[in-house]
Amino acid sequence: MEWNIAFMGPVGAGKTTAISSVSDIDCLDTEVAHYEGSPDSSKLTTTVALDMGVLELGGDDRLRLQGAPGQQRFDYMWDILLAQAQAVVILVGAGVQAQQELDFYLAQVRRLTEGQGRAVPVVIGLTHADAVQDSAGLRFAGQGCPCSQCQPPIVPVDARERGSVVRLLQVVTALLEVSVRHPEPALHQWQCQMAGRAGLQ
Ligand SMILES: Nc1nc2c(ncn2[C@@H]2O[C@H](COP(=O)(O)OP(=O)(O)OP(=O)(O)O)[C@@H](O)[C@H]2O)c(=O)[nH]1
Ligand SMILES: [Mg+2]
Repeated sequence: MEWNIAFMGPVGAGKTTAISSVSDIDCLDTEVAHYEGSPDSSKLTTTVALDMGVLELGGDDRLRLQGAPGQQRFDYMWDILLAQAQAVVILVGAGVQAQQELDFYLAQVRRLTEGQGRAVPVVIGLTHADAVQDSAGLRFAGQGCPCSQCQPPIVPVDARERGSVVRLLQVVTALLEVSVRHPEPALHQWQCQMAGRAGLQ
């Protein structure tokens, strides 16, 4: 079986890097030179359509990893990728903008998936934590999520490290398993309860 996982998030969060780090095949990417201001002066390219990688799980099972462009002018791709996704990873870089960016992308995922008449499990990956000087950016008090009642799990991740991205995807597959076994309201109740027990909300 194959599951499509959409990676969303702002420019430079690490979507292309994460998919490339973990993919078992050579990734398809659609990188072009960065014409708009990049938050990272060493980041020279940006995604204009999508990234595509595959993580083999064994047997006939695999995750198809699809990265969205961070730039809002390519947001038509968000709708296309979310329509195919069984789960969503939102990557945001730790820093002073993190909360604002998270709230924006959570709202986008909720709006677009509700527009498609469904809800999907969401996991938040917090990147760049090693590079942040201002720890205020790490104080996540996330508000809102695709079901508007629960807070998706937040997983620290270094998109450059395969093992780190695998751990993030283990959380995603755990939520996918629950979503396959249970109807969506039960999934959301479970997410909500687990987040509450973990002190995330
Ligand atoms: N220090 C640090 N750098 C990271 C981390 N994760 C990713 N990076 C770097 O941050 C940059 C991320 O670039 P991309 O993967 O192209 O970002 P993207 O989210 O695909 O951006 P767009 O396609 O432009 O929306 C790369 O230079 C990575 O090497 C991290 O946890 N720490
Ligand atoms: Mg990219």
